[in-house]
Amino acid sequence: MQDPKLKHLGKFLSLVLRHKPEVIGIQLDPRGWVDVQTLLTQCLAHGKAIDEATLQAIIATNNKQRYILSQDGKQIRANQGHSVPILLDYAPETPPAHLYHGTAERFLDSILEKGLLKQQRHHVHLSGDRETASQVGRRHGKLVILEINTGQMHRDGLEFFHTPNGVWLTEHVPARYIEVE
Ligand code: HQG
Repeated sequence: MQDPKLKHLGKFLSLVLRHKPEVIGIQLDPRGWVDVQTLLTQCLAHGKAIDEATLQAIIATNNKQRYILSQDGKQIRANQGHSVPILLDYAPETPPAHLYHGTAERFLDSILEKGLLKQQRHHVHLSGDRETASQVGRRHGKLVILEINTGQMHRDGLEFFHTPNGVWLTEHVPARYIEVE
């Protein structure tokens, strides 16, 4: 169970590293990295005191490993989930035969018509197992799990990326690859 204070600060980091860096006056580089010292200084200047040990604890205990440090430890970025335009430099990977997407029942008609769209994010997010997909889908309402024929998508030339925290990303899932469970 994550410490509530760390959870709260983790959400704040998500806001600035994925969506609104400007709220603390920072800029992400083209690949989403920001200097750790700049981040901590600017957090403090905007009323969120985070020291280095706390930052390490947030990174280590975050339930979805949302953040990652550069190899030299001087920079940090979010693994995925951005709404600001950045280039995630993950290499394309071969997905398993099937991946899963949890969503709300009310989206189903539209999804079966238009396929899965990335909406505000950079990619459509897919999960390796039904349990994770359920957690993602329940956030939106009455749960529906979709099984995606990712093996066929890949054979048809569509690209997949796998983030260090285990999320599969793709540009769009056309409706013909989607099966409702
Ligand atoms: C739906 C969390 C209507 C889609 C999670 C989803 C995940 C459509 C919603 C990550 C549609 C977008 C991403 C269509 C897709 N018509 N609705 N054609 N195509 N949708 O939150 O996948 O906490 O942007 O099914 O763990 O729910 O941020 O995407 O319900 O990994 O780290 O549009 O967010 O991670 O919702 O979640 P989201 P998501 P973090």
